Amino acid sequence: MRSLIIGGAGFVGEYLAKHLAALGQEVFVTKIPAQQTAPAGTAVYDLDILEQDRILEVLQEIQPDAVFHLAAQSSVAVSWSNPQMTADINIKGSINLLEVLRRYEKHPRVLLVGSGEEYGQIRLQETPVCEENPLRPGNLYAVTKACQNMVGRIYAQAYGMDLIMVRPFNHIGPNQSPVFVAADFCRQAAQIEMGKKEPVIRVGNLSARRDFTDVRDVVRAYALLAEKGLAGETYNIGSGHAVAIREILTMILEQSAAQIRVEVDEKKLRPVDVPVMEADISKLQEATGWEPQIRLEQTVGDMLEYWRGVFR
Ligand code: A2R
Repeated sequence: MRSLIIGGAGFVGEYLAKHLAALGQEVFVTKIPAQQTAPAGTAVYDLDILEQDRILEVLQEIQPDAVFHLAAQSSVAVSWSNPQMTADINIKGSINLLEVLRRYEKHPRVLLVGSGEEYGQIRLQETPVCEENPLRPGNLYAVTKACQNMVGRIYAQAYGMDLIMVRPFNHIGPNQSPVFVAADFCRQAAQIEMGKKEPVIRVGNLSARRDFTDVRDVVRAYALLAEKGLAGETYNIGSGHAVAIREILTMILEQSAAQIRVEVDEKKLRPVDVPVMEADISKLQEATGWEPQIRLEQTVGDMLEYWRGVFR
């Protein structure tokens, strides 16, 4: 089995590459030419998904049985500051990939990675949210991922392509960029422990409830869906239980040796926010039998340890 991870040098790509390799698969990853590092022990190809010709070259060289499309501008915050780039990479890039795959003589299974953010303004009575819920995206990043999902569905229907769409909710773990909330808090806590920062964690909206899953559980779901998912279908991936951001912060404070104060930073409050995002994961579970295995406390502990290593 030959698996290609497009956007494989990012946070999730590294975990997915490791997991697929552990399953005995041959793993190939792409990174954008400007990126310096990529997962160790895998074959690495340079690819900017805005270049269609290069996508075809890479496919022809690798001849994958499965393609995992992770390449994206993945930050909500950056989508506010740079909407054009976000739309180019997340929409145009995905259409480039699908167009090349449509004309490619082989028919690998393709997994398009979207986001739980696609649901946007979820009403309380719609929680936990299922795949058929209306999409009311509340930011540009979410719009691009909702668009990718709709485009994927069209390509699967119109051309009979073997595509699966996933909507992962918040996934966290060691090595995640601190533009994401849990990584940001852990980074600040580790800096404080090492005496490299005043003992204050600056936070945004702590009451928002989100569905957090360990990235190592998420990539297991990707691999299972690539094997067992139905073409043209969309699957939520999450723990199925929302927790308040405040609870994540409490777990961090409990596991940290330092005495830390918490202060609200106006700049960390997002222009649009949604009170509760919680995934209905019954479709994923029925298709694959997947269950999350890593407890949130464990994930937070591993993230803290990762950031201690960075500042040590
Ligand atoms: O932005 P960079 O330099 O870290 O590169 C990212 C890469 N990427 C691209 N790859 C090919 N062509 C492009 N034009 C392009 N622009 C960016 O995609 C990065 O290495 C990768 C995405 O990884 P992360 O930003 O670390 O996201 P993460 O957390 O691994 O999420 C993977 C997927 C994304 O589709 C998210 O939107 C979704 O899961 O939640």
